Amino acid sequence: MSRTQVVLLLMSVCQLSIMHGQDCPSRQELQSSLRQVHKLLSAHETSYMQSLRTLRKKLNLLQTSAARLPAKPNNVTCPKLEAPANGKKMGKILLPGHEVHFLCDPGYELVGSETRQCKDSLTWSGQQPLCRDINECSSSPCLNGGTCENEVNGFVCLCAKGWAGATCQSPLPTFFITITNTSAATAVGAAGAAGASVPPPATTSPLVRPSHCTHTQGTTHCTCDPGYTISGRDTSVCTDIDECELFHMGQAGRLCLHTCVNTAGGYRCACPVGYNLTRDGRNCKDIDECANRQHNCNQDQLCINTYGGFQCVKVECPRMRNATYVKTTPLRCERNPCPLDNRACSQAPNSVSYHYLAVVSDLSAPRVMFRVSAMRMIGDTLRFSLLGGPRARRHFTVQRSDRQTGQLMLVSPVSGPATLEAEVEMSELERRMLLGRYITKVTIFVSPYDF
Ligand SMILES: [Ca+2]
Ligand SMILES: [Ca+2]
Repeated sequence: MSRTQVVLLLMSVCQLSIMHGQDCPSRQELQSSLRQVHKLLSAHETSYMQSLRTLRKKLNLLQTSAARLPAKPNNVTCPKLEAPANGKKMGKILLPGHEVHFLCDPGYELVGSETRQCKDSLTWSGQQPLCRDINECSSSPCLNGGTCENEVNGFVCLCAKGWAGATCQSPLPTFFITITNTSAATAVGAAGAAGASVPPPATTSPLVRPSHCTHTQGTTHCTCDPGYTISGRDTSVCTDIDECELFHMGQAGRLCLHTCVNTAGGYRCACPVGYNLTRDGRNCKDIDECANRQHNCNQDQLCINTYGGFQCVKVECPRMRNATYVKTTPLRCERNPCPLDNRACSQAPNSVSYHYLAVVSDLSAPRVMFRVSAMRMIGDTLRFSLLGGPRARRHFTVQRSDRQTGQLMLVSPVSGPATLEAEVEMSELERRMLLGRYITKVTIFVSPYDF
């Protein structure tokens, strides 16, 4: 309050006294009052100046500490995470509350955390995952003394003598083993070495060779190079054994898993496009184009390895009129929260998951293809059902395997190439009230061959 204001106030007090029929204060009284007001004002002024000085000090302190702060604050993100070897990392935002997901390449299993979240403390939840090669040999798949060699996404059986087939399940005829033990390469070498001492062959065909004859005590004994035999009466000529023709028999004893090619003095097996011949020379092994980066899928697509090929798939979240979805992992979409009292939205599936399987043609059936389990249960009942009408029912059925698990069964063998689709719904209820619906869409790629 300024001095002018105080004087005006005193004058107003005098006017007010006159209005109420009282006398104005005497000059002495007025001067005494004015002195008191002066004192009061001086006290206020001192205190005011004191406050101002304190405020200025505080301001200066703040300015000094502000000058000491770094130009731009750092460390507001979690540290960068690396993708595991033989796997991928999905998610790039390193801010608190965001998640990063990890996936392993086919043939590898994830050990550690599938999902890690950036915490407010700017550290990651969980542990850095590893992609461990699945050891397919651990179940001892090679029969009859075969040796199993673990490979990425598969295994190879090196069969003991006398056995053949992917798991060494097929016996070979014993007399056959004795003639095929010498490979075509060594047979050709032997012929070259013998060429100088034997008469020239009657024909230039590599399928015909002269025999090796010895004369003792009036009898002639003729033998052939491995893979050749004397046919007809002319013992001087050996012809190639067509092993493919000779052993053209059923599954149990077949020489080659796919195609047999007869060669001079031997034979070789061949595989269709998309397969490599295995080290035993008889079986065909799928090429994993996804792992070998031999695919042409674009960045929006996932590469799914199949027997004899690969598929590029694009996972798109469902589009519905009443509900919207967001992709929470590369293979899963979750419903966004529904507005209150929007019944149509709350009855839409809570999540839709996508799974891709590759199988060979003519798998024996019935057979479990896929299991769906509830991770945690809130309600009192889980129901599993197959969606998709009669077309899906032709190949599949859904059964419960335990209280919290349903399984998709293949009911009849399917000849490839074919692509089958099935949708399994798991619904959770509490006293018959629907709590949630979870859909799993399974796509099965069936190879053109039974391998
Ligand atoms: Ca041959
Ligand atoms: Ca493949």
